[in-house]
Amino acid sequence: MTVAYLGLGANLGDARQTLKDAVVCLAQQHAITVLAKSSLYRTAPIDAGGDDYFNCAVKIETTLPVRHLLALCHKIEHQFGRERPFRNAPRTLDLDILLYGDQSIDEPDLIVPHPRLIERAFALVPLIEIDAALIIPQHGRADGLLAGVADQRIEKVKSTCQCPMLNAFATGAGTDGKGRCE
Ligand code: A4P
Ligand code: MG
Repeated sequence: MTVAYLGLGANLGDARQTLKDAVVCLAQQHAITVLAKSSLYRTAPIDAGGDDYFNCAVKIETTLPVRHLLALCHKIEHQFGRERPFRNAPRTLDLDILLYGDQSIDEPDLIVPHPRLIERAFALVPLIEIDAALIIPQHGRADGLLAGVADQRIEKVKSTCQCPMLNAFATGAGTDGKGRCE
């Protein structure tokens, strides 16, 4: 079992609903248990155009080797209608592996910790909401990096979801992380 953190982002279609549905989809995977979910955040596009993004992060426990986890992320992105017309194009769903255990991986198609994690408020802030004392391999405490991204607009979205199963992911209470959100 490995504890990993995934970053979710979207700025096409009903982005807020997509992120909620994507978390449920992750939780329904046999090889994944969702341990915690951050709030949703509305964020200014960074190095990208288009509408504001919605972002969040999840902490998971998984039996999947990291490459299988990446393949699963791509499969779920595809299921949610992801297209890649150009780099940093607006997207229905982006699923990035931010951290995978304490591993550092540097291969052509997989870099962990995610290479731009430390310079982006939309990744750091949700992670720190989940784990205030989170350590990023090679960089130290995540909260020590916040000052460097303080100029990036990010605001927490007030939750309107009444679904106890989905909200319970935030605390792990009352769910085994496998429930369906109707
Ligand atoms: N890849 C390498 N390492 C990883 C990893 N740790 N996790 C490779 C996931 N994928 C990884 O990704 C391109 C390639 O990166 C994949 O083939 C994979 O093998 P992609 O999902 O096709 O494209 P992408 O998401 O546009 O690329 P990338 O590099 O993840 O982009 P970024 O840096 O995540 O930027 N602004 C706001 N406010 N919110 C956002 O969510 N997102 C981006 C995308 C730009 N600006 C944004 C946001
Ligand atoms: Mg991506």
